[in-house]
Amino acid sequence: MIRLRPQTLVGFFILSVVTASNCVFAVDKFTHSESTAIQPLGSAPSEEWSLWYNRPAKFWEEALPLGNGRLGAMVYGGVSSELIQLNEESIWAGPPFPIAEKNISEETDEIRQLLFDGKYAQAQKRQQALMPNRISPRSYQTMGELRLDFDIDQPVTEYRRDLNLDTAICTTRFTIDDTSYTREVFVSPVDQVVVVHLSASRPASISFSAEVQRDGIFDVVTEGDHAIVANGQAAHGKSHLGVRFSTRYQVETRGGSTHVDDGKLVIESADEATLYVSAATDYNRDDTTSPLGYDRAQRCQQTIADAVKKTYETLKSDAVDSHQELFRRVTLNLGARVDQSTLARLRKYSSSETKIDSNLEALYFHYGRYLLIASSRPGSLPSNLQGLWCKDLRAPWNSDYHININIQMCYWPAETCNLSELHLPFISYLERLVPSGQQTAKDLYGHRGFMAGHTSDVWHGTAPFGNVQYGQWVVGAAWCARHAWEHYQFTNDCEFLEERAYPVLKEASLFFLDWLVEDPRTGKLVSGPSTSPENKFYVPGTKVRTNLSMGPSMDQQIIWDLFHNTIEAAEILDIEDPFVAEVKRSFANLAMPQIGSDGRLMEWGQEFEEVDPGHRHISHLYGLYPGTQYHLNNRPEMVAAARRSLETRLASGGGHTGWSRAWIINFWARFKNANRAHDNVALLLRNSTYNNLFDKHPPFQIDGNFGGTAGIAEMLLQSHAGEVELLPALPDAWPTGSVTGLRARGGFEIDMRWANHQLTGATLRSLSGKACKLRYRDRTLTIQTEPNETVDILQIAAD
Ligand code: FUC
Repeated sequence: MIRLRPQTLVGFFILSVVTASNCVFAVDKFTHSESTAIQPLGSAPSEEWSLWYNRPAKFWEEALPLGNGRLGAMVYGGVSSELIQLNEESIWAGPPFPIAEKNISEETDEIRQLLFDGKYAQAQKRQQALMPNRISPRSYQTMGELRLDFDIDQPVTEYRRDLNLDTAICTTRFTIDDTSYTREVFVSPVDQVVVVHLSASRPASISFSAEVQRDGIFDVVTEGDHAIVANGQAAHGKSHLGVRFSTRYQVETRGGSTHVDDGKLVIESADEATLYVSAATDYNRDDTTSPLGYDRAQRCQQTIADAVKKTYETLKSDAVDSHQELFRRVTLNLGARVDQSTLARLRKYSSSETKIDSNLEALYFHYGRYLLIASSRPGSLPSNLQGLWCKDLRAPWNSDYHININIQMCYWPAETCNLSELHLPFISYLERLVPSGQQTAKDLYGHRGFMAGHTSDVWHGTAPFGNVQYGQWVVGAAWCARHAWEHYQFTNDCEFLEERAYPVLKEASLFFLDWLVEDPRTGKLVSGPSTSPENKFYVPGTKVRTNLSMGPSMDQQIIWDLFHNTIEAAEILDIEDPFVAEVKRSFANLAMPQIGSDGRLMEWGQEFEEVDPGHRHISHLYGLYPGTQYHLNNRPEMVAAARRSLETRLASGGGHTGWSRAWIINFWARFKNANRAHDNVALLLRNSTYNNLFDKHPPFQIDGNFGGTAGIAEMLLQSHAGEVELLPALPDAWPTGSVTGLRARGGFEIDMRWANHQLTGATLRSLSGKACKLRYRDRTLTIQTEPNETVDILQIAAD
């Protein structure tokens, strides 16, 4: 075994560039440049739903993502050198995280009184003095970089790299002289390994060296002539010591030879080579204070030993089958494919206000489903701010679980896009937040139930902290609880409702039974002191900016939603007890958002002037989406007011972050304004999308990918208003198309075809056997169904 000096590898990629003026500056180690000339193949892969490019990625946001929910890889598709940046979902720098330092219920009552008395600035100051400090960073981190170096300096022809969304395989192919080379990378959900397979059309053509690097606490050793073992710990310098991890990189070849040299694996003249990467960590999600004590290196070795027993073809086909079982549940066609690279299409789309590439929009939709499958598998941690993919040690916002919209948005497409079991990592995570949230509720306010502030991470912190602007907000857990309810609504799984959803709804509700107070002016129950994420208003009659008030609309709508869903769940489960009676009483007396003198749905309980009318959060429209409180069938006046609010936001520059734009698509879909919804799909692609189609906050943040995907589904099918509506927001840009496999509440699966903007075919598969009320434009139809029955909707409508 050869022990390496870890530092020899650190900074290898920090290249110094000398410019003409002799200034020296560092090139980011995730910037890739090719030393060899490349001629593209220029034609598309046969699989329509592929991202493909005529050159290697130059920077990280051009690399292509792979993942199995736990292990992630970003593949650059380089020729003379290849960079594959890797992740494991539990590699997070560690605690401490903010906790509730003392019971502040008395102070909270005083702050409430100040707010009721209109003393907003004083209230904010008092609240700020009570907030624990932000402890940062303690980030989700990279697992390391695998770099392959090839002795290639000849010109290359017929180059293409692609990501096939249907197989979840990333392929780089090129030709040198008359030898064609193929490199395939995938992450197996079955065998828990990242696989890099290199082959060529001529024997003995595969020669390269492989090394592994990572900044921070990291130690690399070689083992025998064909493996690298690297151990590390997530941390920030020497503080925030977090998760320990082991990784193993092992190469197997056909023909040729392997040896190690200066910490690298060297492969010479092989016919074929396969690199396997495995990882194991000590993160214990069930008790984050007790790291797991097993032999991680041994686990890594065993995982690869098991994978190697399979032939490459079996390993690959097992991974592909597992992926396709999920990916093929939904199809969407919106128009013919343009035979140009993804980058060329994105540029063309972005360079014109009017040019629409509806096939690229469908590709974006499929990519969102792909990314959810890749970043969230049963048993995994939920998708974080970057899904699974993070090159940094200090990621933006720690790449954490922001629960004031971001993580929720990651799961918006899960049910509608028929990936219901991929919703469970989020719901399991929420269940693991409950004990921490109960402690916070008790320690901070002496309340029952559980609560969480605006953000959390794998350490399960729930206390509000930091600036009042984002920190004083206690409805995070309540918002998350709607996901458990939605999972039931789509699946009709009563066991899930009883054993998992209801307990979470109940715990979340209990907190608010104790938290809500009567507004002395109206006698209605209001939440507070609280904020409308993360917007400010002017203290009436002054230019003083503040955040804190009583009864901001989002709080009231989230609590309405929570109580409403809890009461419905109790009815289904036949629970009538003092708790349910208490929820019903509070629900009946809850203050509701009002329409302001200008016709807008008010963001706060009073008509304050907002500091930033184009703010990226559009929190007061929660009841419209993702909530279901207001819809065109029940409260058209509130929907009209919400629309005015949105129009003002947009006229003032709103929608400038990717996730905000994605949310706006969903609002327009619920307004059934198809073309406005589509305009925002176009803006998401034009302004908020990187070259690898990752969402751009900026920087990269994955929520917009998922929110955009959910928005496209919402344009095609809606089921929140007590009926299943077909093509509720079909834009002019999609005159002809088809979709299969979308899911609706009540337990239904819908396929549709349309031409010239008219529905030409529709099938309903009933999973639940319930009656289904359908709507298409102004026609409605109720169909009685049997479990697992498939019915032709248009035929029934014609009879
Ligand atoms: C929310 C947003 C920010 C960002 C952060 C991760 O708080 O206000 O824009 O997306 O989460």
